[in-house]
Amino acid sequence: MSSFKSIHYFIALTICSVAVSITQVCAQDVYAAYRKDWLKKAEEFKPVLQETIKKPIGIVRMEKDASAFQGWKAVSAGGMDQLYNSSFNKKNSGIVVDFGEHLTGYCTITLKTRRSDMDAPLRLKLTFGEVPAELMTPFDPYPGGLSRAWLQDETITVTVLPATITIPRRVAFRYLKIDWLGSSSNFEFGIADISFKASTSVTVTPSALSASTSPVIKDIDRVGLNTLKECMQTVYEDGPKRDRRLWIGDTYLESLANNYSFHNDKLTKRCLYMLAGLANDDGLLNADVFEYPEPHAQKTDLLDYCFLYNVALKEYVAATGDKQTGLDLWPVAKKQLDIARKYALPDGMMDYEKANREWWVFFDWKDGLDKQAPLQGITIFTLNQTYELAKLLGKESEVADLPAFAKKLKDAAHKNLYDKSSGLFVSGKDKQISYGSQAWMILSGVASKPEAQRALKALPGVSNAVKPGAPYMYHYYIAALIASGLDAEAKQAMIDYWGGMIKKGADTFWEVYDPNDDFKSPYGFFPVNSYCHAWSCTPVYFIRKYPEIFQR
Ligand code: RAM
Repeated sequence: MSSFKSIHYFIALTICSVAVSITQVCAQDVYAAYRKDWLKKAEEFKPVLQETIKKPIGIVRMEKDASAFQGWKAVSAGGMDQLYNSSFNKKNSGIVVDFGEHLTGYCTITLKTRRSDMDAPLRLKLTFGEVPAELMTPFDPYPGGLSRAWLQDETITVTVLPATITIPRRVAFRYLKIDWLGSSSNFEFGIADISFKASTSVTVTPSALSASTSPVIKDIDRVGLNTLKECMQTVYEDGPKRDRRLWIGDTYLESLANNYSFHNDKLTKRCLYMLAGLANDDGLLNADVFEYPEPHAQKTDLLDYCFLYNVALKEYVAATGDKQTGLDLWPVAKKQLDIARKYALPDGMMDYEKANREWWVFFDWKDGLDKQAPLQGITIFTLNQTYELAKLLGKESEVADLPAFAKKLKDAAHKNLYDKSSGLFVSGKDKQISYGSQAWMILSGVASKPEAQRALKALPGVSNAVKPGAPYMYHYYIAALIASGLDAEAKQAMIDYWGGMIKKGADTFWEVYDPNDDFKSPYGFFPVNSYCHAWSCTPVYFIRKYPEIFQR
């Protein structure tokens, strides 16, 4: 080989091997060095569940009532003796037992022979419901979009009495309906006892609110605490009935409320490490993860939740001073910024169309919501919050471009999305006006304080303004009212919305709530909605963080 040729050969080989290693780098797991340690830490901080044995408080009769939530209400109909002292058969099939509060855990039922000999198996159906209508609406034929098996009806067949049976499935409920499905007419049996092992990882009783707090705010706080307590299991679950898993958006709001109530910092830490440990190889996060059989991610690319991880981490470090966790997880926060960099156009607007094609851009369960302005807002908010996190960790130099980057997006938003004549922010081609757009334009600081006040005051008068579909979006609306200094309006909005759920009988707050549509469901069937839902607990955060607004 001539020396000329051999140089060529060498160059070609080098290019080739560089190319190979670039491909390898690209395909490599960016967190390879940390992942194991993160998951180990998540495991270390797994809380021990607090278990309490609960008993039903009585029998209720479900009555149809057009003015009740979803058309059904529970009316007290006697003590448990009524059930325990009689035979169970076709005649009392469908009896409903009330535990008096929302519980999460395992149900045990004891059955005994009351007359003669059991000469055939008996079969019962137990249906656990969070709200009355859930028990009174036939589940089949099932019209819902999610698995039918989320609905909590369990059939048991018993061949020998006496028997004490624990339903293997964990349930979340307040009411239990017992249906008789079959038994021999040659004998009689009865229900001798029902008990429930309730679990939560909450160990603390939060401080009482100030004596001057109005009864309605006290009620909202109490129901919010119950909601949060039920969702705090070995992770921050989104809902103990459904989906029973760790979602970033829910975790963010739960951890905010936790900071002002149950102070279970280790649970927050566990969840942050677990989400990091289960991120994709490119470093971007999955929106939700499962704990069992071992922690693993559900592959879900939900853009807004990747951003909110950074905010949750910042809030955690700010609340606890735990810099070590912040430093461990800083690479994850830094990495999520890639999303902002990828979709920011030269003019400072986020490429919403492209982002929306490539990601699930969520923000709310609300059909027709235009998400251009919310996306622009949450991006700026995330850049600002991540910079705050960097400051807490002494890492500003690694993200020195953030303030200028955020300003560019902010100026572009003001230029393109603010309608000076109406004083409102618009979103998308049709210039949609929504609560979500105003909220995110305010939380991002795009709106000045006077502009924010003007927009929020004008909003209720805009007849076609798109309203929040779920308490999740309502959180950001309340946060925007507070950020704008509209304290009285924030308090009133909370009373109207969360207080509205209480008026309709809520003992835990719901996943979706539309004051004008009790049957609203993102899943095509309202019984599969979650009626104890994490993202609905945030009044706890507002009430306790801002006593001057809510406790006076
Ligand atoms: C619901 C989940 C969860 C939420 C996602 C986006 O289905 O229950 O609360 O984070 O949607």
